[in-house]
Amino acid sequence: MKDILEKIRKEAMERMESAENLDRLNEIRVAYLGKKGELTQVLKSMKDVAKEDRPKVGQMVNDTRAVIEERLEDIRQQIAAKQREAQLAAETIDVTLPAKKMRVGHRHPNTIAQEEVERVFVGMGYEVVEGPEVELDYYNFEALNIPANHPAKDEQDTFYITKDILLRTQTSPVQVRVMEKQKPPIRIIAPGRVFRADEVDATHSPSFHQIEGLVIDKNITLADLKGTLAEFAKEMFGPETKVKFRPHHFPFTEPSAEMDITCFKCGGKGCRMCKGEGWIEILGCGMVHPKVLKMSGIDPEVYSGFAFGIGLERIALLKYEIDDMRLLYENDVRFLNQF
Ligand code: 2NM
Repeated sequence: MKDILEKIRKEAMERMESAENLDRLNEIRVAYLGKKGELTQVLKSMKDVAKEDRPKVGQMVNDTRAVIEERLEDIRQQIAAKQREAQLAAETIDVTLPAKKMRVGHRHPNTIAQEEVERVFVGMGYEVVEGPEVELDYYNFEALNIPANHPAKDEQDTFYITKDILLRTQTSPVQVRVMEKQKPPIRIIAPGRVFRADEVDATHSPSFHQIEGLVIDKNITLADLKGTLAEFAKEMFGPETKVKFRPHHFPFTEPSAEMDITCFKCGGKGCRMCKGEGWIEILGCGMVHPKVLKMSGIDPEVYSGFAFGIGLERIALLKYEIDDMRLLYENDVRFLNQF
């Protein structure tokens, strides 16, 4: 019996020493100490042992069990410690690594220009209104005194969806919609995307952005137009900025003009920015045509008004000295990060 126990002890010890993880170790514990384990089997065979030898043999079995249990606990702790170490090593965080830089985006130059124009006019009491990019021919052309045979309506200039529905070529239709609904006084600006069937080049795109303004009230004159736009130019391009109006033609205004500002780079002396002119064209404007007022239900005998249109891309290109409009649409972050 002594030899059997010694053999069990030795074997158990050897197997425990070579156990590579806690699961294996537990299997070994079950194999020796479990209900059907080898030591338990020995205890069950006590009935074959002589009665007087039983206490002694029992003691030997218990001793063997105790030795195995003790060693088992030692090895369990060793393996657990090793596993914890491996886990800690795997989860090491290098606190000296430089932190990841927070990359915050920012506004597109077009958006900056738009919000700047909005800021100036909202400061003068204007309301910002928006409208649909897909418009009725009526609002885009007819109501703006652009008749059916007008060259601006050419298929080469405009994207038609049907005969009567098109992509708006300006944001003026938004203003017509306001004139139809709202009794004067009206003081609004309409920013938004517009479309023309243009080839892409450094100064043209089939889709660009505009901001148009409209004021209608009693006794609005050309002096109001000039004063307002001169003030806008100062706010937008600096307090020294002067303006000049050149006669022009738009079907929806009479009289009409284009407004130039003194070059904000050279102050009017002439430089590369203004191509030696000293002046830079900035917007179109005019007194709203009586026919336009009448078509929208406003009595031109009682009310008058002025309107203007600014190309946002043009402002962004000038302000940031960008020489190619296409750069505004490529969304290359190396370009955008500069503004
Ligand atoms: C421009 C130039 C001149 C304009 C006219 C109107 C409306 F709706 F009152 F008829 N809105 N915007 C206008 C006038 C637009 O863009 C260069």
